[in-house]
Amino acid sequence: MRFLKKALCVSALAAASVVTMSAAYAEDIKIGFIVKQPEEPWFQDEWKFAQQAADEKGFTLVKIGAEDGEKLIAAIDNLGAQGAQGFIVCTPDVKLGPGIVAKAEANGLKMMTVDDRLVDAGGAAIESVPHMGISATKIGEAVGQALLDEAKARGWDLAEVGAIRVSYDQLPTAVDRVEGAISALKAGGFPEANIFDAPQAKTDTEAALNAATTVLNAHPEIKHWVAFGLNDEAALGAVRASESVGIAADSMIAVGIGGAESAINEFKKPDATGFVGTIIISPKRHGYETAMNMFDWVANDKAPEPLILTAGALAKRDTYEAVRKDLGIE
Ligand code: FCA
Repeated sequence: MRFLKKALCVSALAAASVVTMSAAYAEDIKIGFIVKQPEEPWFQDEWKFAQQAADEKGFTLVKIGAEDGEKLIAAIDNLGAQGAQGFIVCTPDVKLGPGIVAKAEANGLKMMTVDDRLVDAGGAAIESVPHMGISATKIGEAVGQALLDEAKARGWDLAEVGAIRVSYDQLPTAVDRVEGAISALKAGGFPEANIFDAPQAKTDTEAALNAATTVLNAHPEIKHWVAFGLNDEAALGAVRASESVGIAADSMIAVGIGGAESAINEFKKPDATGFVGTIIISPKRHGYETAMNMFDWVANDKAPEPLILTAGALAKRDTYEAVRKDLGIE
């Protein structure tokens, strides 16, 4: 009996210390969330939702903006020096893939990628790094379909319509998105000869504006325009370009991808612009879920799924609030 009592006592003590240990352990966990364009609303939202995961679980989230390769490498070393256990990254350049993998390993950090997937020297996706991205081709197709539907609703003759492909071809997900849009346009009878490439130097609105302006100036013969690119900023850049050369909103149809503040601000304008819609994707899944997955990996040794591709939903001026609510991203 005395032995049993003692055993019970010991196991109660052990249970108590397990509880305190796991609480202390969550506090000791530090996870980095590195993004390539911290000023872009999409990335701000990812951080916001990742922070929700950190608050819920009690770990520390270190948010770092790394606009180029040098900053990214320094950020990884910095996380290592701070005693972090892992990080999630949307890299400024996917071709840095092997170097990033080596850096993470050298610092003993677990790594997951979000949005943009790392590629190896041959351009193939590095499959050993768990990744969450969007279903780029499908989402691109939805963009193309939305453009066609709106052109049809406006009664346009597709022979008189030009398409601006705002492109950033060094990024595979960007290629998949615009090619998805083009395949839907072509399937709907859009003339291939009327699709013009507008390569942007960066993935922001200003770079897209510059790229689209060149196309618009080169084709004064075109009556109406549609535009698309990898994100809302690309589509908005094309809209700003059309405005600057004097094309009326009823002769421009652009559909973006994202649905964060860049798109919302546009929908809130009192008069409709050429930015007709966006495919809303989920910063909650990309921020909260990746952070939770990394936490589980560090705390419970549960490795994340190797590849998760998330879906999107079309939203317009009059539907975006409801669509965001449905996606849980108010
Ligand atoms: C890429 C783009 C971002 C966003 C994200 C999901 O990183 O640059 O704007 O669309 O994919």
